[in-house]
Amino acid sequence: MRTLFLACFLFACSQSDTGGATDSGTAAATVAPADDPTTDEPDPTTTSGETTYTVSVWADNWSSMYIDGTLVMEDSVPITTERSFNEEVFTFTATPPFQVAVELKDFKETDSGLEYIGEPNQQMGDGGYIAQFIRADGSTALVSDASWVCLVTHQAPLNKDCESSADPDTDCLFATVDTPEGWADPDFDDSQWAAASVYTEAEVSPKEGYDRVTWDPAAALIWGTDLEIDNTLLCRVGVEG
Ligand SMILES: [Ca+2]
Ligand SMILES: [Ca+2]
Repeated sequence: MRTLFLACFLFACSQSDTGGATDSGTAAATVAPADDPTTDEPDPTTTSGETTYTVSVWADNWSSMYIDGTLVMEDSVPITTERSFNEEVFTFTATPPFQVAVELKDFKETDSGLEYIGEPNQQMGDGGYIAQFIRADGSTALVSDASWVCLVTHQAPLNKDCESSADPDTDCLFATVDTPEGWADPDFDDSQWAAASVYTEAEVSPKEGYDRVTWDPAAALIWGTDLEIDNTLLCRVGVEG
Protein backbone atom coordinates (compact mmCIF):
# COMPACT_ATOMS: atom_id res chain seq x y z
CA MET A 1 0.00 0.00 0.00
CA ARG A 2 2.73 2.34 0.96
CA THR A 3 4.74 1.51 -2.15
CA LEU A 4 1.82 2.30 -4.45
CA PHE A 5 1.23 5.60 -2.72
CA LEU A 6 4.90 6.48 -3.09
CA ALA A 7 4.97 5.47 -6.76
CA CYS A 8 2.16 7.88 -7.59
CA PHE A 9 4.14 10.75 -6.19
CA LEU A 10 7.31 9.59 -7.86
CA PHE A 11 5.81 9.45 -11.33
CA ALA A 12 3.99 12.73 -10.95
CA CYS A 13 7.07 14.52 -9.75
CA SER A 14 9.45 13.01 -12.23
CA GLN A 15 7.25 14.16 -15.07
CA SER A 16 6.61 17.65 -13.77
CA ASP A 17 10.08 18.61 -12.80
CA THR A 18 12.31 18.49 -15.83
CA GLY A 19 13.13 22.18 -15.98
CA GLY A 20 16.14 23.79 -14.42
CA ALA A 21 18.28 20.72 -14.12
CA THR A 22 20.63 19.62 -16.84
CA ASP A 23 20.19 16.38 -18.71
CA SER A 24 17.30 15.26 -16.57
CA GLY A 25 16.45 11.73 -17.59
CA THR A 26 14.09 9.31 -15.97
CA ALA A 27 12.43 6.19 -17.24
CA ALA A 28 9.59 6.74 -14.81
CA ALA A 29 8.45 9.82 -16.71
CA THR A 30 7.55 7.74 -19.75
CA VAL A 31 4.79 5.96 -17.84
CA ALA A 32 3.65 8.94 -15.80
CA PRO A 33 -0.07 9.58 -15.41
CA ALA A 34 -1.65 12.92 -16.24
CA ASP A 35 0.23 15.55 -14.33
CA ASP A 36 -1.14 17.75 -11.60
CA PRO A 37 -0.04 21.32 -12.34
CA THR A 38 0.09 22.12 -8.65
CA THR A 39 3.17 19.91 -8.36
CA ASP A 40 5.09 22.52 -10.33
CA GLU A 41 4.86 24.76 -7.29
CA PRO A 42 7.67 24.68 -4.77
CA ASP A 43 7.05 21.64 -2.64
CA PRO A 44 7.84 22.45 0.98
CA THR A 45 7.98 19.81 3.64
CA THR A 46 4.51 19.20 4.98
CA THR A 47 3.42 18.25 8.44
CA SER A 48 3.26 14.61 7.31
CA GLY A 49 7.02 14.60 6.75
CA GLU A 50 6.58 14.29 3.02
CA THR A 51 9.67 15.78 1.43
CA THR A 52 10.79 16.51 -2.11
CA TYR A 53 14.38 15.59 -2.88
CA THR A 54 16.49 16.73 -5.80
CA VAL A 55 18.85 13.89 -6.53
CA SER A 56 22.07 14.23 -8.54
CA VAL A 57 24.06 11.19 -9.55
CA TRP A 58 27.05 10.57 -11.78
CA ALA A 59 28.14 7.11 -12.84
CA ASP A 60 30.95 5.52 -14.79
CA ASN A 61 29.14 4.16 -16.70
CA TRP A 62 25.47 3.50 -15.81
CA SER A 63 23.13 3.47 -12.83
CA SER A 64 19.52 3.05 -11.81
CA MET A 65 17.78 3.88 -8.51
CA TYR A 66 14.90 2.42 -6.53
CA ILE A 67 13.10 4.00 -3.56
CA ASP A 68 11.41 1.41 -1.36
CA GLY A 69 11.60 -1.01 -4.28
CA THR A 70 10.10 1.34 -6.89
CA LEU A 71 12.23 2.36 -9.87
CA VAL A 72 12.63 6.16 -9.91
CA MET A 73 15.62 6.64 -12.22
CA GLU A 74 17.35 4.80 -14.99
CA ASP A 75 20.38 6.32 -16.71
CA SER A 76 19.19 8.08 -19.87
CA VAL A 77 22.33 7.11 -21.76
CA PRO A 78 22.57 3.38 -22.62
CA ILE A 79 25.65 1.67 -21.25
CA THR A 80 26.50 0.55 -24.77
CA THR A 81 27.15 4.18 -25.76
CA GLU A 82 30.88 4.65 -26.05
CA ARG A 83 32.26 6.72 -23.19
CA SER A 84 28.90 6.74 -21.44
CA PHE A 85 29.55 9.36 -18.79
CA ASN A 86 26.75 11.67 -17.73
CA GLU A 87 25.08 13.14 -14.69
CA GLU A 88 21.40 12.64 -13.98
CA VAL A 89 19.35 15.13 -11.97
CA PHE A 90 15.78 14.28 -10.94
CA THR A 91 13.28 14.78 -8.14
CA PHE A 92 10.98 12.57 -6.14
CA THR A 93 8.77 12.99 -3.10
CA ALA A 94 8.71 10.58 -0.19
CA THR A 95 8.21 10.41 3.52
CA PRO A 96 11.26 9.15 5.41
CA PRO A 97 12.34 6.67 6.51
CA PHE A 98 12.80 5.00 3.13
CA GLN A 99 15.26 2.67 1.45
CA VAL A 100 17.52 3.71 -1.43
CA ALA A 101 18.84 0.95 -3.70
CA VAL A 102 21.01 1.47 -6.79
CA GLU A 103 22.40 -0.76 -9.50
CA LEU A 104 25.78 0.37 -10.83
CA LYS A 105 27.45 -0.91 -13.97
CA ASP A 106 30.88 -0.34 -15.41
CA PHE A 107 30.91 -1.02 -19.14
CA LYS A 108 32.32 -4.36 -20.25
CA GLU A 109 32.21 -5.69 -23.76
CA THR A 110 31.93 -9.34 -22.71
CA ASP A 111 32.25 -11.44 -19.56
CA SER A 112 36.01 -10.99 -19.99
CA GLY A 113 35.50 -7.59 -18.35
CA LEU A 114 37.49 -5.92 -21.11
CA GLU A 115 36.55 -3.15 -23.50
CA TYR A 116 37.87 -2.18 -26.94
CA ILE A 117 38.59 -5.88 -27.49
CA GLY A 118 40.92 -6.42 -30.45
CA GLU A 119 41.72 -2.72 -30.69
CA PRO A 120 45.02 -1.07 -29.74
CA ASN A 121 43.43 0.33 -26.58
CA GLN A 122 41.97 -3.00 -25.34
CA GLN A 123 41.74 -2.60 -21.57
CA MET A 124 39.92 -3.19 -18.29
CA GLY A 125 37.47 -0.34 -17.87
CA ASP A 126 36.98 1.18 -14.44
CA GLY A 127 33.94 2.39 -12.55
CA GLY A 128 32.87 5.05 -10.04
CA TYR A 129 29.64 6.52 -8.63
CA ILE A 130 28.55 9.56 -6.64
CA ALA A 131 25.12 10.71 -5.45
CA GLN A 132 23.48 13.37 -3.33
CA PHE A 133 19.90 14.03 -2.16
CA ILE A 134 19.10 17.69 -1.48
CA ARG A 135 15.86 18.84 0.22
CA ALA A 136 13.86 21.82 -1.07
CA ASP A 137 15.34 24.03 1.67
CA GLY A 138 18.85 23.31 0.36
CA SER A 139 19.87 20.98 3.18
CA THR A 140 21.52 17.67 2.37
CA ALA A 141 19.56 14.52 3.22
CA LEU A 142 21.94 11.87 1.86
CA VAL A 143 25.29 11.53 0.12
CA SER A 144 27.18 8.54 -1.21
CA ASP A 145 29.82 7.44 1.29
CA ALA A 146 31.19 4.41 3.15
CA SER A 147 27.88 3.95 5.00
CA TRP A 148 26.37 2.47 1.82
CA VAL A 149 26.61 -1.31 1.53
CA CYS A 150 27.17 -3.15 -1.73
CA LEU A 151 27.10 -6.59 -3.31
CA VAL A 152 29.29 -7.12 -6.38
CA THR A 153 27.45 -9.32 -8.90
CA HIS A 154 29.95 -9.34 -11.77
CA GLN A 155 33.73 -9.42 -11.46
CA ALA A 156 36.14 -9.69 -14.39
CA PRO A 157 38.85 -10.23 -15.21
CA LEU A 158 39.87 -12.11 -12.07
CA ASN A 159 43.30 -12.55 -13.68
CA LYS A 160 44.25 -9.01 -14.62
CA ASP A 161 47.21 -10.19 -16.70
CA CYS A 162 44.74 -11.27 -19.39
CA GLU A 163 44.22 -7.61 -20.24
CA SER A 164 46.59 -7.90 -23.20
CA SER A 165 45.39 -11.31 -24.33
CA ALA A 166 44.65 -11.82 -28.02
CA ASP A 167 41.70 -14.01 -26.95
CA PRO A 168 40.33 -12.50 -23.73
CA ASP A 169 37.04 -14.40 -23.93
CA THR A 170 39.07 -17.59 -23.48
CA ASP A 171 41.80 -16.31 -21.19
CA CYS A 172 39.97 -13.95 -18.80
CA LEU A 173 38.23 -15.44 -15.78
CA PHE A 174 35.05 -13.99 -14.34
CA ALA A 175 32.72 -14.50 -11.38
CA THR A 176 29.03 -13.72 -11.09
CA VAL A 177 26.49 -13.68 -8.29
CA ASP A 178 22.76 -13.95 -8.97
CA THR A 179 20.83 -10.77 -8.24
CA PRO A 180 19.02 -11.55 -4.99
CA GLU A 181 15.22 -11.58 -5.05
CA GLY A 182 13.82 -8.38 -3.60
CA TRP A 183 17.24 -6.75 -3.30
CA ALA A 184 15.76 -3.22 -3.60
CA ASP A 185 12.97 -3.77 -1.07
CA PRO A 186 12.99 -2.02 2.31
CA ASP A 187 12.96 -5.27 4.28
CA PHE A 188 15.75 -6.99 2.31
CA ASP A 189 18.52 -8.32 4.58
CA ASP A 190 21.75 -6.59 3.47
CA SER A 191 23.62 -7.31 6.70
CA GLN A 192 26.17 -9.44 4.85
CA TRP A 193 26.90 -6.82 2.17
CA ALA A 194 30.23 -4.99 2.29
CA ALA A 195 30.73 -1.31 3.00
CA ALA A 196 31.28 0.73 -0.16
CA SER A 197 34.88 1.71 -0.86
CA VAL A 198 35.57 5.45 -1.12
CA TYR A 199 37.81 6.84 -3.86
CA THR A 200 39.37 10.21 -4.62
CA GLU A 201 38.68 12.20 -7.77
CA ALA A 202 42.25 11.42 -8.84
CA GLU A 203 41.56 7.69 -8.59
CA VAL A 204 38.29 7.80 -10.52
CA SER A 205 39.05 10.80 -12.78
CA PRO A 206 35.33 11.51 -13.24
CA LYS A 207 34.50 12.67 -16.73
CA GLU A 208 31.69 14.37 -18.64
CA GLY A 209 28.81 15.62 -16.52
CA TYR A 210 30.54 15.39 -13.15
CA ASP A 211 31.49 19.07 -13.25
CA ARG A 212 27.93 20.16 -14.02
CA VAL A 213 26.85 19.31 -10.46
CA THR A 214 27.81 21.26 -7.33
CA TRP A 215 28.55 18.34 -5.06
CA ASP A 216 28.17 18.49 -1.32
CA PRO A 217 31.74 18.20 0.01
CA ALA A 218 30.65 15.12 1.95
CA ALA A 219 29.53 13.30 -1.21
CA ALA A 220 32.15 10.66 -1.99
CA LEU A 221 32.97 8.67 -5.09
CA ILE A 222 32.21 5.05 -4.22
CA TRP A 223 32.55 1.59 -5.80
CA GLY A 224 33.53 -1.92 -4.78
CA THR A 225 37.00 -2.75 -3.50
CA ASP A 226 38.40 -2.79 -7.04
CA LEU A 227 37.58 -0.03 -9.53
CA GLU A 228 38.59 -2.22 -12.46
CA ILE A 229 37.29 -5.72 -11.91
CA ASP A 230 34.10 -4.94 -9.98
CA ASN A 231 31.81 -4.41 -12.97
CA THR A 232 28.26 -4.65 -11.62
CA LEU A 233 27.23 -3.71 -8.08
CA LEU A 234 24.02 -3.45 -6.10
CA CYS A 235 24.18 -0.89 -3.28
CA ARG A 236 21.78 0.12 -0.53
CA VAL A 237 21.40 2.82 2.10
CA GLY A 238 18.56 3.96 4.29
CA VAL A 239 17.28 7.51 4.75
CA GLU A 240 16.08 8.04 8.31
CA GLY A 241 13.04 10.00 9.35
CA1 LIG B 1 35.64 -2.99 -15.33
CA1 LIG C 1 34.03 2.53 -17.24
